[in-house]
Amino acid sequence: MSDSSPGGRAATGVSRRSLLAGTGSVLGAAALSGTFPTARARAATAASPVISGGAHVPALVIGTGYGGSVAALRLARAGVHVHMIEMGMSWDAPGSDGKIFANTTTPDYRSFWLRTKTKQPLCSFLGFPLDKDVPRYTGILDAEDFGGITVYQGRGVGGGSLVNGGMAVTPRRENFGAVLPTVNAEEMYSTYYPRANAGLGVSSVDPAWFESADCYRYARVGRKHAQRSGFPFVFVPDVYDWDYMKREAAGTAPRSALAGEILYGNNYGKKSLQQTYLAQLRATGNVTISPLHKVTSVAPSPGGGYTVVIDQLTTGGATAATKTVTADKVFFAAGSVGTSKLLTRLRATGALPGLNDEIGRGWGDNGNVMCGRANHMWDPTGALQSSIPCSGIDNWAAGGAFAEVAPLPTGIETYASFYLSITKNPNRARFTWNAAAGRVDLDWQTAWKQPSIDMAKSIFDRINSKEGTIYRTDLFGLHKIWGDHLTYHPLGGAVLDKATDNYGRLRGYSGLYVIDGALIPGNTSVNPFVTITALAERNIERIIATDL
Ligand code: FAE
Repeated sequence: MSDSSPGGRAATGVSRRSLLAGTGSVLGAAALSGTFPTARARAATAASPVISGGAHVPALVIGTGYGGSVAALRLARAGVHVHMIEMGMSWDAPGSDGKIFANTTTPDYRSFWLRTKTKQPLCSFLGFPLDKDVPRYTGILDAEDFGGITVYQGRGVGGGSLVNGGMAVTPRRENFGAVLPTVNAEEMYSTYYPRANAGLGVSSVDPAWFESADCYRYARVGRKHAQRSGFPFVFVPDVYDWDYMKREAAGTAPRSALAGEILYGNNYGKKSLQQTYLAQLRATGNVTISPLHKVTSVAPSPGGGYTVVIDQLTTGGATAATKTVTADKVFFAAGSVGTSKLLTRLRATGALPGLNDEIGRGWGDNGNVMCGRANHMWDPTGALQSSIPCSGIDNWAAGGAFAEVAPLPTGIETYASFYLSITKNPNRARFTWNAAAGRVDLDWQTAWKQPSIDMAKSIFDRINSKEGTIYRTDLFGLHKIWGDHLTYHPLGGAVLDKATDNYGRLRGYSGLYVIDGALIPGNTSVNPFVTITALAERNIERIIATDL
């Protein structure tokens, strides 16, 4: 459908005036933010006990996301004392506005990991750039740039669970063989997926409420368009507390999903790991968590076990202290990128030379690509949009794409439908050590997203043709349809049964384990955290039974 489509013109023309006004107020409000946290908040964070230099610990877990939290909980319940090391903040104390997390429309010092300017996934609106200056701070969302891709990741106690949409999707069983070919599917679907879903507190929107809720008008429009073009529309479970969202809608509880909170944390309603696995592992009394601590080295210790070097960070990102500890067992749970970077560097620089050549390989972006569509005036998507997606379009079998019907919570009517597609992109990248620059590189090429675009088009070209609508070209820069420069779902880099054995034990070293998204070879066919959690549940059960 071309730009001269009557529907496309009408939608864009009518919405432009109101959008300009609305965008201005959003940007204006954003410009006022950016102050630093209160002394009380800083003191509360600083008061928690952290790991001491010289300590000897039975089990050290690097990272506090899904894999790390599962490992720590199960080890702690088995009676092992666990130390979790987390480079991000604890996110348990209010900031200067009395809230722990910043709003998506008003990013401030809390929003980005050590950046002086935001790098928002949607960087423009109607040609207006949305990014703004912020104080450099150890904020919650890292937009980590590699040559051909920006990888978004959560930073803090809870990892990606702090910033993600909470979409908790179990892959279709017929797709599982391609996701984790060496894992017994029967065991996963009978034991570990149910265990993960229970541990994460996964549930689905009340279908009757969905039909009438103002905040899901955008999803109902998404359903109508999908079905009119013959695509299967599916409800997608989430970890949000749906009863809480009903109270938000009724005006009886402070708003979080309905206030557009998501990318920089949810103040209420979302069950991040802080409310689930981390709450349970804290309750064991057997786990110590050290926020603002970053592991920089792991090497065999002369006396047995491993020497682990840890930098304690300031909120400005400087190293306040360097601590050296020893650990009998070390679990790499720093996320696909964090674990892969550490292992690639440690292998290349001689700290862990016995790791095999699979380290750093098999990395994929879960085929992520974003796009928006401009709807007709008679298809408004709603000024009030829940930031928690609850539905998707499943064209995986026919076209290689599963598209999440995503919100665009601007607070104004945009007449836009927005989608994050997960696609069967076959490209895989590799992390390598760049000795000259002293950093780890990733060889992903931007052009490698083309298969993802083609697969997403298998859905949206047909919908646009049926509806007489067009793609938005203003969300990812001027005249750009596809958000093909990023991923939210990094996977791989230390792939199961290649870099490790079939339970995550690193080949070449006894007592070193990978237990996060680095194990999964690049794609899960749906949003990944339920699979990361279920795989971690499977692996840690075996490790506890045989290695401890
Ligand atoms: P992760 O959760 O990333 O945890 C790793 C932790 O290790 C982090 O807290 C790091 O700060 C920390 N770390 C890294 N390096 C070090 C170091 N050297 N020393 C100490 N700590 C370190 O790993 N997935 C879904 O299934 N559904 C969704 O709706 C969804 N939405 C998303 C939206 C956004 C904006 C983003 C960024 C991601 C989203 N994801 C979603 C992806 C999901 O959050 C991600 O797959 C998992 O968080 C990965 O879990 P891991 O345990 O591998």
